[in-house]
Amino acid sequence: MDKLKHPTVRREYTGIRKLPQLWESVRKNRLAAVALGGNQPSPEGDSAATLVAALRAISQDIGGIVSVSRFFRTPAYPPGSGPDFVNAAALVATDLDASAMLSGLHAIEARFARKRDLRWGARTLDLDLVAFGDAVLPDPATEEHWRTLPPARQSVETPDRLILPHPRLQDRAFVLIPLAEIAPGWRHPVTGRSVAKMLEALPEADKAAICPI
Ligand code: PH2
Ligand code: MG
Ligand code: MG
Repeated sequence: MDKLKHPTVRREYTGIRKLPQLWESVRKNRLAAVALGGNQPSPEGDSAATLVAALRAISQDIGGIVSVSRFFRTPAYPPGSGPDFVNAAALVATDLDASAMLSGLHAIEARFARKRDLRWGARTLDLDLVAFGDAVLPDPATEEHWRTLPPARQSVETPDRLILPHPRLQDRAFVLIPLAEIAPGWRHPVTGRSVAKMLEALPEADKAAICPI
């Protein structure tokens, strides 16, 4: 396990060799935040090994990894729905547009034997596009509809297209804690709230349950 620990991951995936292209993507506002998670072994091994392999695949197929959070052990949401997850977040500089990037992430999930059957069920690898620069997709009214959807409807209604920023971003400690390590100052383009502020607003118990591995 030692070699999977954070400092190695960070060194290995900073994309140093790709710096010129990387800066071009940053300049074009093509800097995306990806939330990574898994709670079932994949052909790569345990969830931490799967996430490391997924980061390598992202850097090959999608764009340079600008930074990666530590890996965290997090209780499954909703509570009692399965084994703990390993979660992390990465900033990726890409030349793709948001929908091509999402397809690329889905293709990587498929390679790691992800089964898309249960909405909130156990999974080997989940790669969520959380933010794409300051993009609000597909339009501000639709983004607001999904972001403010009452909790009782969140478990039964699923958007059939890409909504950005991710509509549940502000609710999930398992996304915000890793993201706060690499992009604390990123602001939600509609609410104006920073990652650090969104995290502050979450219940202490949600945050206390999340530990670096
Ligand atoms: N992802 C889910 C459902 N539940 N729970 C945790 N702790 N971490 C996740 O990444 C996660 C979850 C659906 O994508
Ligand atoms: Mg998810
Ligand atoms: Mg997903």
